[in-house]
Amino acid sequence: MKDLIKLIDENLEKFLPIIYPETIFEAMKYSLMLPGKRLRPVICLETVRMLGGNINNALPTACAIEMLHVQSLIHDDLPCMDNDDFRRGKPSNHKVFGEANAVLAGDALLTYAPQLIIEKSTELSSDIVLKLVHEYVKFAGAYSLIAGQVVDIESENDKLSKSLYETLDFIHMNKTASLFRLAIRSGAIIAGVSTSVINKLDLFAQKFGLAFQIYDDIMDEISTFEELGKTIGKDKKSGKLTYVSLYGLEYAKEKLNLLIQDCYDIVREYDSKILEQILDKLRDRILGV
Ligand code: GRG
Repeated sequence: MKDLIKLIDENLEKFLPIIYPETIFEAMKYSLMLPGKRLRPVICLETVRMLGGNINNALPTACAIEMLHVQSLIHDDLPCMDNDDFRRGKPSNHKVFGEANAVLAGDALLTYAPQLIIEKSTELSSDIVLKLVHEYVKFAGAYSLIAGQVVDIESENDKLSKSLYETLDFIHMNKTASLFRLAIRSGAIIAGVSTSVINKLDLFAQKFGLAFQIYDDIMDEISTFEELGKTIGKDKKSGKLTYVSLYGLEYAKEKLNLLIQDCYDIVREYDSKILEQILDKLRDRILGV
């Protein structure tokens, strides 16, 4: 896992040279290079490896997915969205570079990422590259990640057209599971596996995404700033719709456990110590098994 994170960090550094006008590249790089867990690119590379592909061919896509994730974090922290002053243990992008540059840094990461996939995936066929860019724009866009954020914001204003339960599932599936689906599906496409394998792993990604957001909701309640690197207890304070606020802490833990067990069942069909380690970490931190 550490080796993969190092490889991702080196490539993120390499893929984003700072040129004139330095401000935008510095703002992009600031949030990108802060110590994140790199879960999405790690999962992408590990999917390629466990399915017999070459991870070097997946580095541009894995880095692009991290760029999209960081874009969503930068924009999520803006005062007009979730309004958070800290991310990854440091002041949020807009606190350092100002709001206009933070908006632009997010826009720049969002658009540079597919450029990177197209320009640097030199060992992949144009058919595969087209599929990867399609997956990228599909999961980043209005029918996925953006939809999740819109409903998340609406839920804070009690502007709901579905039940609270359906609304929460919609938010989690789109705001969080989308990027894990993108990571796993892209890895499977690069490895060149069949549609049925892609669909099975996609199911893993959906369950993992939901589990990860429940984990994130629980951590907001039980963790510390030092551990999370962002303001904690905010969800409760702002009366936000979360798994914990809707179902309570105990049921949220139970649901997390069930989802993680489902994830183990799928992963055990493959040979992936890394995916199992990620599941172990979530389970052990919350459930103390
Ligand atoms: C695509 C234009 C466009 C906009 C995106 C702002 C937005 C719309 C979406 C926000 C989505 C968001 C912030 C979801 C939260 C997901 C989540 C649990 C993030 C934390 O992920 P970690 O813990 O973070 O993996 P690190 O820092 O470790 O990478």
